[in-house]
Amino acid sequence: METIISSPKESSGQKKETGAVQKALSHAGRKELADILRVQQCIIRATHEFMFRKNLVQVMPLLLSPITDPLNHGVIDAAVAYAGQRWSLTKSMIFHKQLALTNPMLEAIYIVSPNVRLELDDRRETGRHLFEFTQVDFEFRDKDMDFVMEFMEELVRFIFVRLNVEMSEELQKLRGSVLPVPGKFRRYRTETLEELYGDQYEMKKSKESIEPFWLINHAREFYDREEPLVPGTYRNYDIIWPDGFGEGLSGAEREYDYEQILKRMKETGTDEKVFAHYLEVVKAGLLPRSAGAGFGVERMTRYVCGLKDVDDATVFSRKPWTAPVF
Ligand code: ASN
Repeated sequence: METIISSPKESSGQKKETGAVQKALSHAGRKELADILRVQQCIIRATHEFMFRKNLVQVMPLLLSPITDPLNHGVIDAAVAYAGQRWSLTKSMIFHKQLALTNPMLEAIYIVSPNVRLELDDRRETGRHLFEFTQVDFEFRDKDMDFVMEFMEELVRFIFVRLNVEMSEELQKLRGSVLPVPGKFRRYRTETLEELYGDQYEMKKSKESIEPFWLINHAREFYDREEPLVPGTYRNYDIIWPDGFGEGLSGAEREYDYEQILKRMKETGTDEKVFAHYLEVVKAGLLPRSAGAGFGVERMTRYVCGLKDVDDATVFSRKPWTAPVF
């Protein structure tokens, strides 16, 4: 994938079409925005409280690192040159979550982090993508997918109950009602839904559902654990918001075995050289067994408020493949 490394000369961007400032100000000036942001703030407050109660330690985010999530799906890799090194802008905190857990005194952590994903033109009008967003990412040492999935269901209920109590007026205005609080989420496998609905299975199932559900088994990045008993299937899971809002969280049990990681890197076309230092940790047997997940804050806000586009949850538009002035 194309890489952009910044240099002052390249940063043009000063001449914009007329009306660009007005456009930015009217996005930031929408009358419903304050209510949306209050709801989003409540999501974050409830999340911090839940994490604290469950004993997860908060780690601060990083925006620059020699390694970041490869996300083999066609985003432009943004990087800067500094101190003789190439620093990628964070696409997710996945590797830093795993590496933080090498500290034996840390068992469970979470990070609220900005993720930069320079999506291409094809994701401009999905209503679900931003080229920069905030993720609540968490990871547990020695836990499995069932544990993480139950944890997340409890977190969703905790947040929704809190929203219904503290934000009922805002929710009434934005979505016309308080939130339905989901019970246990149903679990579906990708291959089952694909057979039933064809290749648009995720969105079709989301549209006909009235409660969030789990979608299990996605072929994707090397760090998601392959099912040892059924190679070619994966111990990973996404939450799909209902009513057509689509994916809202992704997570997995993690690979930790050196040979297996090398195999998965080859299969996913990941450059081993970039991950030399990470692989050194893995080879030494120091990468802990873990499982975790992360949810997009603006996507949760979108679902909760019933917004047409995830960009409606931003003050400063970050719609893919656009160049806002602020
Ligand atoms: N948060 C995801 C996970 O924990 C990684 C990602 O955002 N790509 O698996």
